[in-house]
Amino acid sequence: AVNDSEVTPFSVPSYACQRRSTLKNHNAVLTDSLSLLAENAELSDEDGRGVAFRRAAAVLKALPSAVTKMSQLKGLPCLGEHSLRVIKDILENGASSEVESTKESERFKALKVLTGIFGVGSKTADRWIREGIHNLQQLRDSGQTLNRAQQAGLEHYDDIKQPVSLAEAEAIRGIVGRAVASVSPEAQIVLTGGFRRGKLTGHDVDFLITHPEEGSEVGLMPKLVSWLESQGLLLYQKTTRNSYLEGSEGPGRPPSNIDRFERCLSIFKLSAGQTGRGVQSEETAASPSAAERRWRAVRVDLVVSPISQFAFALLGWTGSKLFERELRRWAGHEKGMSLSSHALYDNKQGRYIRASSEEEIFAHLGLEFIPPTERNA
Ligand code: TTP
Ligand code: MN
Ligand code: MN
Ligand code: MN
Repeated sequence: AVNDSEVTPFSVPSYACQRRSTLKNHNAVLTDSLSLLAENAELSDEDGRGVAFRRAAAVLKALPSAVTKMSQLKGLPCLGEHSLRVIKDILENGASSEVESTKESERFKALKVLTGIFGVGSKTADRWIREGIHNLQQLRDSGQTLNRAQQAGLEHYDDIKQPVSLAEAEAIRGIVGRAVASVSPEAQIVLTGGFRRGKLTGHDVDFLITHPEEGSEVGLMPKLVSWLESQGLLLYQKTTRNSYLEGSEGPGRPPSNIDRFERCLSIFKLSAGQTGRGVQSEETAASPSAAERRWRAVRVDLVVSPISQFAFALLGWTGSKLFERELRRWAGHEKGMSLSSHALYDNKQGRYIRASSEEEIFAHLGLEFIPPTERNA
């Protein structure tokens, strides 16, 4: 047996954007538990606690082997007292009592179900729970007024909670590609989000669209959406126009974290024939089987960026969410810069720093380039 003094402690840099985080995870039991506590904190509007658990999980994801002893964690960053207690519980008892009781709590289960409806956030879910609504049937029976997004979300709940496969993402890539080509032949489209990071499934499919000639991207989104609608491909869509040059942001002002691109949050109607391997929705009492319907609903996000901001938009929409958060924290705390999905701003020099590739942005931030497949923090 190896005694404690022979256990080599792991070493990990403190910002997730300094690390290579692949999809390989040697500590899934620990990181699933910490992620569940993060999710519970986020759903309870405790974002600070949520981030702390996310950072702790990300450190464990980056380790080259499974943690077996608490002594191996000595000196690791981002592991707070609370996370360490959870880890210790799991290593010593096989499970964390806090994680198990959270998982079983009626409140957590209700928050998960209700926020699983597209268009429903934690505040709305919390209000409904206080009114005694804990599940979809109670929501349907309650007579609550639902907005258009929530109505679509409830209607397509079973499809949307079903993970999107890579084959389905590629099928949608083909459809959106044809749509873009027909409304703006020179425009370019890139798959972003989790699929760009090499994930084999996702909760949605994310696309970034740009045009090589600055300004020619203006008006592209409405044309694209009209084309898709005319083909009967959209079950729901809501387009938000570009507001980057309005309000507090725009040239001469440091960028905020919120991005203001023209975007379209949508639900696609994907036909079975379009993926070549049939729809993957499960048969339920509430909705007809996939075989009867021959299509499924898939969440799709479309974003249009001017070419001058494309590298920032690509970096910002590739994720993971924690990786993005850590990049901005690094920029602000270590470099005196503000990074957004639009720009990089040097606070001391009071000027924007141009970049036309992700590699240039990492270089300006003094970071080693991390490719998309290693941004799975
Ligand atoms: P998501 O699609 O939410 O996440 P994901 O693609 O990493 O994971 P999943 O497979 O579950 O879909 O977001 C993708 C990226 O887009 C994420 O890095 C953050 C960015 N993003 C914004 O910049 N602004 C937004 O309003 C949202 C929702 C996402
Ligand atoms: Mn690993
Ligand atoms: Mn996504
Ligand atoms: Mn998305």
